[in-house]
Amino acid sequence: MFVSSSTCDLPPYRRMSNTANAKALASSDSNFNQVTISILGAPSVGKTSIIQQFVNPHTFTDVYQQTTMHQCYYPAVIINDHLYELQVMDYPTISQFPVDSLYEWTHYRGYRLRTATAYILVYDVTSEQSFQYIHALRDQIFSSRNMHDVPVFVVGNKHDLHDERGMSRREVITIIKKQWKCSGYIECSAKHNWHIIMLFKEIMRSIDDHEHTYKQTGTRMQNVLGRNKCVIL
Ligand SMILES: Nc1nc2c(ncn2[C@@H]2O[C@H](COP(=O)(O)OP(=O)(O)OP(=O)(O)O)[C@@H](O)[C@H]2O)c(=O)[nH]1
Ligand SMILES: [Mg+2]
Repeated sequence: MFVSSSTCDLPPYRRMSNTANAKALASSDSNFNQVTISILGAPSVGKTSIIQQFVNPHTFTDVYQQTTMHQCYYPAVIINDHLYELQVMDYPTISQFPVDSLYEWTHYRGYRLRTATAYILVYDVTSEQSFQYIHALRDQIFSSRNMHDVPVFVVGNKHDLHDERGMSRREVITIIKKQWKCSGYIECSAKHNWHIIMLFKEIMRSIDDHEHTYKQTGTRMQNVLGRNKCVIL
């Protein structure tokens, strides 16, 4: 996976893995995909720190600075030789997920909450309350928009403080697996930059799978229609 980052523009690409190369970039450049990843969670769980560690590693600070305005970061990523321009959205805490487009327009203009390609729901492993927050949010998201093919990852941040954890990892996984229909669960530590890349790799893999399964199916369908034949897809 390659990544480059900016809060306003697309800067030069930076290498993140050895799977991609300049050739891949050049060949996929004309056909890149834009995806929006919304990162949500209770106050102070580490949303901004996670994004910062992804787009601008080793900038972690223990000083807490509350996010007061939504902000978009624009890393560019290559996964499986496909180029993606990401819009990674960081927000101040939202009181509820917008139930419809009108609510989003009036309360959260520019947040792209209802149209996000994927969601990362972050909680702090030492705070059960922060887990309850994403639980409520998850329910609101699933009841407010079509979630077909929309990956949702749950992230337990501050793993470095796991001695102080509230719910056990097993308890959390059971709830997420049995009740939540989420794509994955990852524990990370923004402080130690641990599992941050893995988190974005997993979510991009999931997005890439959806994008290309859909596109391949669409192409197969066009071929079928074009040739006026019927095949079982
Ligand atoms: N120990 C530890 N502290 C962390 C970690 N991630 C973030 N923090 C600290 O937690 C506090 C909040 O981090 P932020 O990234 O600002 O959290 P946030 O979710 O963006 O907060 P809001 O913008 O207010 O919603 C800061 O003091 C960070 O230094 C982590 O992995 N481990
Ligand atoms: Mg923040």
